[in-house]
Amino acid sequence: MAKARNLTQKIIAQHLVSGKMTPGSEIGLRIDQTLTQDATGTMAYLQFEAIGIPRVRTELSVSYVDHNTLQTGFRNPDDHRYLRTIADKYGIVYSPTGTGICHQLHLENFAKPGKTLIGSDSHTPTAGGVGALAIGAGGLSVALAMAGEAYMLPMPKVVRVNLTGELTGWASAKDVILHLLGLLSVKGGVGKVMEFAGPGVATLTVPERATITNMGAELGATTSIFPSDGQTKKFLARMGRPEDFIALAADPKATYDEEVEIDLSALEPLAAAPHMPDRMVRIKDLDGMKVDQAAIGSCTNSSYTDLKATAQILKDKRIDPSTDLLIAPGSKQVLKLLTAEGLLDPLLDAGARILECACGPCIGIGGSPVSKGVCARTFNRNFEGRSGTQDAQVYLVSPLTAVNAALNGKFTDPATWGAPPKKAELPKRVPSIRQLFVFPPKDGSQVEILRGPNIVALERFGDLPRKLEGKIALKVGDNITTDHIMPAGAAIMALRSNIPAISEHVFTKVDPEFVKRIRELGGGFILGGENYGQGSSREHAALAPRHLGVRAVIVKSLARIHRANLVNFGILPLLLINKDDYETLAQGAELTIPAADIKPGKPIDLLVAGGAKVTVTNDLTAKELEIIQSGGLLNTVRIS
Ligand code: MIC
Ligand code: SF4
Repeated sequence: MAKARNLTQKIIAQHLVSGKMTPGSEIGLRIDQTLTQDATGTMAYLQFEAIGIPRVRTELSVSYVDHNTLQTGFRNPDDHRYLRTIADKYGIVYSPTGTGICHQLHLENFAKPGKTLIGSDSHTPTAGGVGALAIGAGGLSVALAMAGEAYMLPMPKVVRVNLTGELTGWASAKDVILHLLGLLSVKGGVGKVMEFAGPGVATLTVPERATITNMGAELGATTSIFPSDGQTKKFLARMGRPEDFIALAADPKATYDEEVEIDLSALEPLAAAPHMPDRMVRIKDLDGMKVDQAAIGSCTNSSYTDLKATAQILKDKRIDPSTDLLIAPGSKQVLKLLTAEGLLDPLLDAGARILECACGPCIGIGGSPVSKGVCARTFNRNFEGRSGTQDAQVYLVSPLTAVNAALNGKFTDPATWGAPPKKAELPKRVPSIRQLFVFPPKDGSQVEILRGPNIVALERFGDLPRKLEGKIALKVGDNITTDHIMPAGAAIMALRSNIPAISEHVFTKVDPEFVKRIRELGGGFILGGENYGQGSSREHAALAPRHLGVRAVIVKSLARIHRANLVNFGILPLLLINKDDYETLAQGAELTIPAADIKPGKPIDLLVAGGAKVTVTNDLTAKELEIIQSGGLLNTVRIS
């Protein structure tokens, strides 16, 4: 009899092209679908072009434009035009600027149970809400998947998150994932898939599940997934694609590597306090704290059901005049539904600002709060400065909490909020926005790719020298995010297609002298703590340091996507064995790394000027080491 498998193992087994399904060992997965967004997409497609094949080899690839929609100046629109022409040429579906946020749109229109999806955005696991195995990755990994190559990753451990009970009162799906983040921390999911199971699953609708799988990214998890069941069937039918439904669940006797219990009935409204998504506090403990801005939107909480609940609470009310309320619907479908049901009026009449269906304030593209402003945002990240205001205090909350904060101008005890609105459900007939997508012609060979002057050709990186000599150019602490390494915001993100220009901003929020220093040093190393590189999938956080001459990062531990990006661009990820060495090593210390002697998984000594030694190891496979030695993955795969 076949071995009982959990849902994750089942989908992996169906897509396995290489490796053994033993946690930690490298596996290769066949990828059915890919997605990109504009801020990471231009680089992914430049890389796809360099690989040199005439058409994508996936079942479906979609290119969304949702991040840099501000379009001040020529850079963003030029990027978007490039993406549109690339899509036509290579057989990719194009989602024009303003149609919606990639993850919300993908869930509504394309995600399918049992399929594998990789996306050049860390919140790609949103599609796990319908039972897809959806993983965030760097742009180059996505480019390779579009070229039909397997996606390589360490076989994850599978955690059964057993849900019991049912959400009550003002508790919502956001509070489920905030609770889990409080339990496990921002590195608690590294190397793991969060698989939801148990009797509580059936009580959650697909939009609620998608809120949870989306923010599983903040656990550092490889992905999160729900079974495909009656709720999934209903959702897909309402989205006009009942044929995409298949029932999927773990085998009854399946085993898991770990288990976590969550009693949904015991949850209450929570917030992640500044500046980390795992700093869990109860809303009732924030009672009385002034809130300057509430914002509802982002790929975590911008669904129709979220905004309907918001509208119901705001009906015939006015937000506190000292508080701003920003609302960004996740897609034009959401906006059309709100319009059709007269739900925009309560939002407008209450004083809310309706923003474009895009990422917007979530990534510091507009909507920055006042100095030291306290914000109640329904987003998934509250890293310092990400809002565009360096000293803002961002609390991550549910839409229900955000709207109550906007009404009261402060956080208040949920016990004073009255009766919660009835749980919102999608209507039976949902208007389709499918006509907005641009489907590619059968033959794109004659399509001309249009590039603007800000789209700079890829750099060819040299091999790894046999010996690396240099200084620690920067020492940083634990949980350094890719927002620290390569800041976001409208001005810097406009440079995403121009590595030399964007490199001027590496680590500027952490140490404004960094770029000048590393230039003077002619390259060097970064010393970091635990979970280095958490957060965004932006490969610019590896590419731009590489451009500046960073050849190794020496850290206590690494976040998954950033680790892969370092390998992809030829930067050595070295792991400190003795964590005390982190304390002893200072910024400016001179190191010699015997690069040619590094072997997969083997400890090696680095020489510190003055005679000391520091032992490091690595978790690289032989193939990954080879990639780094060749100067990066593109050098090993490009045809042109
Ligand atoms: C984010 O939420 O940080 C982003 C912006 O969506 C990133 C991608 C990027 O940096 O372009 C992500 O989550 O991967
Ligand atoms: Fe966009 Fe924010 Fe989601 Fe990133 S987290 S994809 S910036 S909405």
